[in-house]
Parts: sequence; C-alpha cells; structure tokens
Amino acid sequence: MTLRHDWSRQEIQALLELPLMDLLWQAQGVHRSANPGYHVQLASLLSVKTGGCEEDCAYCPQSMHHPSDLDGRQPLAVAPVLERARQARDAGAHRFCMGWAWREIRDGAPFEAMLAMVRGVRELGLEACVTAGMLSDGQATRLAEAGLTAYNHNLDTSPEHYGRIISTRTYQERLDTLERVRRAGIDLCCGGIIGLGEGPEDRAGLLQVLACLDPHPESVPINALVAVEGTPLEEQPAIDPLELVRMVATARILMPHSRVRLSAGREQLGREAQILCLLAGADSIFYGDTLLTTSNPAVSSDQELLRAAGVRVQLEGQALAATAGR
Ligand code: SAM
Ligand code: DTB
Ligand code: SF4
Repeated sequence: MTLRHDWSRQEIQALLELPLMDLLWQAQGVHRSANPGYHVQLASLLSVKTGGCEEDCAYCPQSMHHPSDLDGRQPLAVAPVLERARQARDAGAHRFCMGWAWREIRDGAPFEAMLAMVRGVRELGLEACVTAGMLSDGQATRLAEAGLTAYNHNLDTSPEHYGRIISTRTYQERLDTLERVRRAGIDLCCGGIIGLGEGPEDRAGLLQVLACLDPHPESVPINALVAVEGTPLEEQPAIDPLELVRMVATARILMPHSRVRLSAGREQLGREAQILCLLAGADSIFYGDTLLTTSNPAVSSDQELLRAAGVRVQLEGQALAATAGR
C-alpha cells in the first residue's frame, strides 16, 4: 500500500462526502489490508494537573479564561498516578495517557515528577503517553530518555477555523511542538475535534494537515466536542454521529497504518454508531469511566460493546479475546 503525503483538500473533501456505503467500503478495505484482524487498543486517561490553564481553547473546561475552570485542584503525586496506572493495566488497558492543563512544560519539580511517572508507567509494561502543551527540545529529549512512547498534541481543527477557537497559541506553534517531539524520537499522537462550528472544508483541512505530515502521526485521536457548561462552546449543537463515522473512515483511508482513536464524545453516540466507527477503521478507544474532566462510557458497557462488535483487544503486541469466553 503506497502511503501518500500529498493529499489535496478537494480530494479529502470528496472522500468525506462519498455516499456512506462507498466510504465505509473503501475504509474497510484499507483497514483490513493495513491492520488485519480488527484489534482495538484500550487506552486509559488520567488528568494529573487539572484546570487553571493559561490558554483560551474555547472547547476546554480547564481554561482559566472560562467560568467552567476547575481551579484549585492539587496536581496528583507520582505514587497515586502509578497506582491508577496499575489499576488500568489490571483492568485490561495497554496504554496509559496522562494530561497536564499547561500551556507549556516548565523545568523543575513538576517536570521531574512527570519523568518519574513516565518511567513508572513503562515499568508496569504499559505504553506511556503525555499531553502537557508545548515543550523545548531538551524536555522532549528527557521525556524520550524516560521511555515516553507518545506525546499527544492536537491540531484541533483547520488552520482557517483555528483562530475562532484559540487565540493564545498559534497553529504554527503547534506544528513546531510536533516537530520537536518527532526530532526526539517520540511517537506523535495528533488529531482534532469535530463539532466546533467548523464547515466541511475545515474537516478536510484538518485531515489534510495531518495526512501531509511525513511520517503520519502514529496515533490520530478523533474527538467529538463534549460541550461543557461554562465554556464558550456550551451551546454548540451535538454533531450527527454519522459525521464522526465519516471522519474516522476518511482518516483511516488517508493514514492506513496510524492508530485512529475514537476519543471524546462516545457517550453521545449509540452502540451502533460506535460499531460503525470500529468498522470504519477506529482501532483504539479511551477505556475507563472518565476522560480528563468529563465522563466516558463505563468499563462494563465498553466490554459489552467490544463483544457485540466482535473485535478483540490488543495487549502487549498480541491479540487477546476482548472478554472471557470468546
Ligand atoms: N494542555 C494540553 C494541550 O492542550 O496540549 C493537554 C490537555 S488538552 C485537554 C488535550 C486535548 O483534549 C485538546 O487538544 C483537545 O483536542 C481535547 N479536548 C479538550 N477538551 C475537549 C472537549 N470538551 N471536547 C472534546 N475534546 C476536547
Ligand atoms: C485527545 O485527543 N482527547 C483526550 C486526550 N487526547 C488527552 C482528551 C479528551 C478530553 C475531553 C474533555 C475532558 O474530559 O476534559
Ligand atoms: Fe485546555 Fe489544553 Fe487548551 Fe489548556 S491548552 S485550555 S488544557 S486544551
């Protein structure tokens, strides 16, 4: 399968707008040949430092610019974070993702604690992912040395729509951060959100920037906005679940080998829409009752979902039955 990094926005928009059956057929074909076997990775998420963030991302409940800000929470210490990682592993997770509501990483005790968390998570046999805003070359190198598997830093939307969502950090700064992460040899986890009031051309624009990264990000989270009270986007109407299916399918066609993560917003989707996303090539979900600050489907209902879909969970490089008895 030839990997392309030169997709035009028109080509991508044409894919997004294909008759759904044709789009699903194409995405399934790519997925089955690039990632045989419908294996889904379970990733658990934990907010280590919650709220009080200097950025003004309009969707985010953790920005100090919005009344939704969950200020005053103490950051978690290393030991409780590693305890949560152990619990996630024992519940079946393969990747542990940790979030800090920071504009950027600064050197000092909190960064040393982050490094200890990364080392500890890797020692538990889990992949470790961090999302903590911008970073320097030196910090990226130290995270790589600590064994960090991936760094999550999203582009969120198209370059054109971006300015309507965030004013405190530029699109180019995000691209520069991605470049630093790459240079340090850390995998990239980079995706975006739909439901931010963007048009079809913006969705194509986001996917174009992602697909033109060379190499493609190893992991591409596709989020649907969770409209949180107190954020500027609280009144934003919910997306049609089939639009998320289309985003996932198109991401799969453009980036055949990347892990396409069906991320925030699953609680707004029915079981069948989630199964269509899995069919379209989503091969990872966030697993656990909370995302960072908002809720996620219960573990038991996700186990039921995977069983109903007949997909298997990916663990330690092997495929294991999603639930006992399969
Ligand atoms: N502060 C860091 C940063 O922005 O890079 C890390 C944490 S931030 C919460 C990680 C990502 O979560 C954002 O880039 C955004 O794509 C996603 N996100 C945040 N709030 C969301 C919401 N309400 N609905 C959907 N996705 C959201
Ligand atoms: C990503 O793209 N989605 C996750 C993860 N990366 C860090 C975060 C979703 C956050 C949803 C809102 C919240 O729970 O605060
Ligand atoms: Fe939220 Fe991250 Fe934006 Fe801060 S930088 S407001 S934590 S999305």
